Amino acid sequence: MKIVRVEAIPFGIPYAKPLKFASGEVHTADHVLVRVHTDDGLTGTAEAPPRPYTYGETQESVVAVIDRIFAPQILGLSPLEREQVHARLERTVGNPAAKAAVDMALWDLLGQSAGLPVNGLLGGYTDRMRVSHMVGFAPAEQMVAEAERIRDTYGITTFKVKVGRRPYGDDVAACRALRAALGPEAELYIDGNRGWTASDSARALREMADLGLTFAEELCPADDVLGRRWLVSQSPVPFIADESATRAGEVTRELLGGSATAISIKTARTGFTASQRVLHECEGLGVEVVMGNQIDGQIGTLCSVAFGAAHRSSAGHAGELSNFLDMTDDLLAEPLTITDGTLRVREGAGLGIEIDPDKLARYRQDR
Ligand code: MUC
Ligand code: MG
Repeated sequence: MKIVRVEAIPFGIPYAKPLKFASGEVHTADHVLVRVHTDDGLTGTAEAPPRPYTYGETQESVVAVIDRIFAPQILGLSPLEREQVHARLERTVGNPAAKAAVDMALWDLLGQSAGLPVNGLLGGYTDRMRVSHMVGFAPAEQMVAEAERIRDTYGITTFKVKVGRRPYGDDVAACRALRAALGPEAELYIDGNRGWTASDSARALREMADLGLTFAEELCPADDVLGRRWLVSQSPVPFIADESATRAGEVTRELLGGSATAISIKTARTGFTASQRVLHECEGLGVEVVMGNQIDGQIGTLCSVAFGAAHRSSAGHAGELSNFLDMTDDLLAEPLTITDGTLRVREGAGLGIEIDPDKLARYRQDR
């Protein structure tokens, strides 16, 4: 089985409800569909969601790096030679979403070729995850209305609340309103996307001490090294590194340096191969992980749940798997459904991704 062709297809699907957070906002899913074809007629599929404000990638840069650098480097290799593939991709720094999509498409091929689900190949711990929904910036009453709608419609009871606005009091008020409306049974945690200073963050955490938050994520920049350590040392809950710990080496640096005490794993940026490295590192160090969301579409979400459900430690917390609900449409022939607050892995060989050709024709931007 040899790789004979790699496609990087840009597509754009508008959001019905844009997501706003401290480091940016998303109005259209300007993603890239990645397809890796083999000489025995199989096609592995994944999706790259570029996040310029987090990693510097754009839709154009993802297409360019795959077309011009990655595809020529891996043509002729077998999907079984993943370490070779990664050695070649790693000659280029950065470009995490592009690399991750290639990696996941190769795992999809492995699964299809073996007639086995990727979830099982990765670990097969369970076939489903509880879902955590991300609530973006809006006036407090709109954030509450959204959380209640998501709870009532999909049975989701875990919410990651975007904070990091200034003045921070708006965010504290929104978290307080969410706790009051959702009651003690809801699980709430916060993500600042580096919007606050360390002192803002410490004050906000003290003011929210009675809200029973389970985690705090990236409240201030990790580059404010001493301020961040000072904050993490006094955080009453595990402090999640997301965009500051995107690779195994960065995870080591942030954890051992005292800048984080938990890790967000996003298959959109570390695929399956490097996500497993990060996950095993966290298990070895005794640090909790949460499956994060790079504002993935349904293809990316299917990848994320396949990985998250495959391992005991990543299946332990609700995974962020619901951003696709805010999109007006998607590319999957059979859309994902969240029921009783749970998303299931798709059955069948590989990742179970089947693209609707009419939808792809409608949303692709290269023709
Ligand atoms: C998150 O957890 O930060 C926002 C930007 C991004 O890359 O991911 C999202 C969610
Ligand atoms: Mg985050």
